Amino acid sequence: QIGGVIFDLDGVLTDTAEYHYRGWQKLADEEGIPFDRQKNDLLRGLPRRESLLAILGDCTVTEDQLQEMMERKNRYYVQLIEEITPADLLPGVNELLEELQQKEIKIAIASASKNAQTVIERLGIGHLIDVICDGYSVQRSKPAPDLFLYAACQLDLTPDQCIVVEDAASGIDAASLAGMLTVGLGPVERLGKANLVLPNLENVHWADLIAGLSPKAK
Ligand code: G16
Ligand code: MG
Repeated sequence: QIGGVIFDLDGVLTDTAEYHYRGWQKLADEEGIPFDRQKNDLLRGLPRRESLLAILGDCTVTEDQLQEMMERKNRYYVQLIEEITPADLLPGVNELLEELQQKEIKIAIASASKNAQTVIERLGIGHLIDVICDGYSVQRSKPAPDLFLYAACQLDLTPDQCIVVEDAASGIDAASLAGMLTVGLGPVERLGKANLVLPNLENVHWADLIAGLSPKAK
């Protein structure tokens, strides 16, 4: 019996993936490091430090330089997310969250981001969320299962009672390792490992998730 849905934030409830991209692009341009949207797609769901290390590739930098660059990118990002309003919720999100609440299905956010609280406040969905797990909640980030296991624990559910909705391959890996059912949002090439792949949450209802995940979910 499914009792909760755990949502990733960036790329699932809102398109902050675009703001992360712009932040990294600005930093990469300033540092003269080649970077583009295609490379950015490989960073989806990765925490800040891992993202920067991937962008730097073979360039060696000191720990101080690394810290400075992470802070700089975060300043750009924090500035961009100041503009977020409820209009930035992706299509279908508000409707699905309200339906889940009505049906007494618990709702958690499990985001790698340290800015998740701010983004949720600006989106105006705080009242619909039971638990927020973010970049401060656990040590090991996705693809480790830790954040999702932590979220299930906070919801007072076992992993097999949870559905995870993710836009990143690393997030699907993490949720599978946690023993949860997975819904991937985006192209099959990226999310082929998910139990159910959908383009986005537009017109997606609770019954669609359950039907799409059956016979695994009841
Ligand atoms: C998100 C994004 C990543 C970002 C990470 C860390 O995770 O998808 O691109 O690098 O958070 O964000 P911050 O620098 O704000 O701590 P998720 O799990 O919500 O997709
Ligand atoms: Mg994401």
